[in-house]
Amino acid sequence: MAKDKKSRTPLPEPLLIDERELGMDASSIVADIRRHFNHTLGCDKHSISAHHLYEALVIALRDRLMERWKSTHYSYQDEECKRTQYLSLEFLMGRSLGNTLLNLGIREEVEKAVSTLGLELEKMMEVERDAGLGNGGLGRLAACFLDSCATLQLPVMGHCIRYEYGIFRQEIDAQGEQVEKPDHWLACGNPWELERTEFIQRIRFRGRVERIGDGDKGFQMRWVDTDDVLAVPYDIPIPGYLNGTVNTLRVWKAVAVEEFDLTQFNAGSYVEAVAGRMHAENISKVLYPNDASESGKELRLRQQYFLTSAALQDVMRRWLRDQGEDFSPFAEKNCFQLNDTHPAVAVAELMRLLMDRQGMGWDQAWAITIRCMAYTNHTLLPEALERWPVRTFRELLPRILDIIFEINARFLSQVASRWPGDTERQSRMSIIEEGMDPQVRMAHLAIVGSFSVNGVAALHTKLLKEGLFKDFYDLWPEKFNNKTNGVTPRRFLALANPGLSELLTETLGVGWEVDLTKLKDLRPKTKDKTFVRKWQEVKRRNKVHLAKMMASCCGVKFNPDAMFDVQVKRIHEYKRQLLNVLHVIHLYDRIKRGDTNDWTPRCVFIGGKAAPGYWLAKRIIKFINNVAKVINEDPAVGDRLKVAFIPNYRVSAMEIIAPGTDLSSQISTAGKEASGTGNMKFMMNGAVTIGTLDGANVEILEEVGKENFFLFGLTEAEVATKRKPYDPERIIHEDEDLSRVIQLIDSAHFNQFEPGAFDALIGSMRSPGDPWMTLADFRSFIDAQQRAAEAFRDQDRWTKMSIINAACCARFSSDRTIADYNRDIWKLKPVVPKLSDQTA
Ligand code: 26Q
Repeated sequence: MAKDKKSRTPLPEPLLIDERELGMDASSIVADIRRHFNHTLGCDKHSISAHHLYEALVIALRDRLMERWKSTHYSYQDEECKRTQYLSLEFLMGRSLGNTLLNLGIREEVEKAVSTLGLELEKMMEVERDAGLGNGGLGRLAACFLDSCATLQLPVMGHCIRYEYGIFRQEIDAQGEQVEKPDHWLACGNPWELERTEFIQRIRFRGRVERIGDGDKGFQMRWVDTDDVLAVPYDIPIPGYLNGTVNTLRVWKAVAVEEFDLTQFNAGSYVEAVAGRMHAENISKVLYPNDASESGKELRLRQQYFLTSAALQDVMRRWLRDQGEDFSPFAEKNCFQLNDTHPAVAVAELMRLLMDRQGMGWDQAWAITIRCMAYTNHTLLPEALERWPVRTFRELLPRILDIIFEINARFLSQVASRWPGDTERQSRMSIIEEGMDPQVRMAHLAIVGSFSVNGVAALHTKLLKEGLFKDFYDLWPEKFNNKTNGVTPRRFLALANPGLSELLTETLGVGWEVDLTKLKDLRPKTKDKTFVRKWQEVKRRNKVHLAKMMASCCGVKFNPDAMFDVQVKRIHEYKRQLLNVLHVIHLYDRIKRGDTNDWTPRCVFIGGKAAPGYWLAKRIIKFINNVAKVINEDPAVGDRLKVAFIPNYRVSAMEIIAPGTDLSSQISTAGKEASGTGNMKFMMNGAVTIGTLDGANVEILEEVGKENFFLFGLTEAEVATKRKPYDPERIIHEDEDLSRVIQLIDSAHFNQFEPGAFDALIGSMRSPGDPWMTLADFRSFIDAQQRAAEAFRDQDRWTKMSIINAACCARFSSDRTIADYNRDIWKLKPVVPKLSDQTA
């Protein structure tokens, strides 16, 4: 037992219940849904809101999670195990109902219960809003990681901001342009969360730093006259797959401190005092909708510090309660995984808490900090590395800036002694970028303050070591490691694709959901005619489902026997949705000129959100919509080609899209996409990839082999050398197909009454300075698409490729990824929760 453990006052016995009383059978569930509908929610015969029925069901399920949640929590406490906190400004959770039913193994009973009540489970699941607390890949990765940590029974807690507005809802207006609508996802409440006012933390901002005392450890610093904000935690349960573990995602809401600002209040400025509350509460108002850093917005830095400080203080509170004042074993018991640099201020905040709160000296505090922090990088684009003006830091977080300066001074003297006289290297590596407006380089702070730095795919990590972070790799090669991303097969296969899941269980037996290596046994099945036919039937049903969704959102009919060619991801120049459109226009041109022998009918779907301030990305969306309209309305095209933009792409949409996809487009400029994770979701569902040698595509290709992947494009090394000189005009001139495509766009074929609408897009591709080298990959892409079209015409050959893709996906399960994080970085022991009887 720990020393100095503070004892807690026992609760009166009669209050506690043995929650094992709650049955998992349909009739107990029916009783609880009725009770919650009538009593908890106070509904009656006039309440016909689908939301209330959904809510009653969720509360009935939450009750059933509660017992497991508590015993997981008690087991972690009893074992005094090491824990990891996953700090992320984003967790893109999507919907929880289906996932909870799956992970608790009570889908069938709940289906029965719900139909007894004359309701339909599918419809109730549709009521749930996506929890859109993230932009894209990075946020969804965090969500997949939580699922895997709970499934592997690892003591990991997620921390995020409880944004009142998640990622915006995307509408497409009559002109084909993106319109952003606020996502007020909490409007009807969130029945999954539990408010935990007993764990509120106080977060400081602004004020000034005072020097106090001259103790034997030197003087101490005090941060005074601060503007404080309260951080109120809400806990969301994260159930593991059929294993009794329930972990926690803790989301923090900003609330003004109770008292009004007294000076203003007394001066009679009541309204100003209330407005002050609003300013504080803005911190958790809205998720920033850009997925590449756009520095300089003070509110974003306030969000970052708010989350980080709340999470760290929360851990400190628990430490003091359970272990007392002795922090010497702190680093053996705690790890903080930083999801990109967004929470990197944690390095300085932990130093502050250890020194200013616990009275530790610098060296002791640093020794602890550097043993706790681990940093994951998610980008190779130098322009996306986060930087904050020193002046913003000085205003907002003066004590934190002092600490960063001190970290930097000590770090630079280390660099100077390793490379004496190399001042250039010192300024390259410095945490502070000097200049007219000095900046804090958050990646440098994260690297200097962490014991582990990882990339998210093999190629990405290699490029980090050789390029972006080479200086740091030279200094600390042992810190760098790769952790190739993964996705959870529970949500993206078992839940999203019930047809395929049933076939997998029938063929492989149970257990593949937690061990995707079992899918290897599908390989020999490519020769089994009955199996191949079943596989085709499942895919076709999923395509019908996807076609239905598409018809309802864009009014176009799609033929489920055509090849479904899909690209869904954030809209970005480097992801090259434009290259995709060039191919579409090329197919259209072929149809128009009658080059349609041995044609493979195709439906091209493109979806994704553009950052509201990224003008060119929004233009790309309009371009796709304009091209789609011309092609879909041209009677000469008919069923040979259909094109559609998928509006409001989000997690719940992917659950329908991936199962119904034949061809997965992963076509970024080599060396630009850190990993990609959509590529993995498609592969698991038996889609074949057309892709460049970028991010995790490289590893997908390694697993499936060249025969089962449509590879094209320049390699990263070729991109680097071909760049100078790069002559797109010559490429156009020398490629007749490309000339015709460019000619069509130039002639305003897709913008007849909107002169010049796409000049900027064409201009960017024709520029010798085009960093994404779109035209350089045109020919190779068209050829690869032609190979894909030919392969698709031989349905047996295609099905074999599809099966092999699914068979080879084990490496891309987030269970594998998390097992690797745990083996190399966290070193946590799995904990099997003991079912505790509270009343015993
Ligand atoms: C930073 C500062 C201010 C405002 C916003 C941001 C910000 C927010 C989100 C910067 C970046 C992001 C998101 C990045 C992201 O999603 N990266 C993707 O991460 C995936 C998971 O590792 C990879 O698979 C993708 O390759 C990578 O693009």
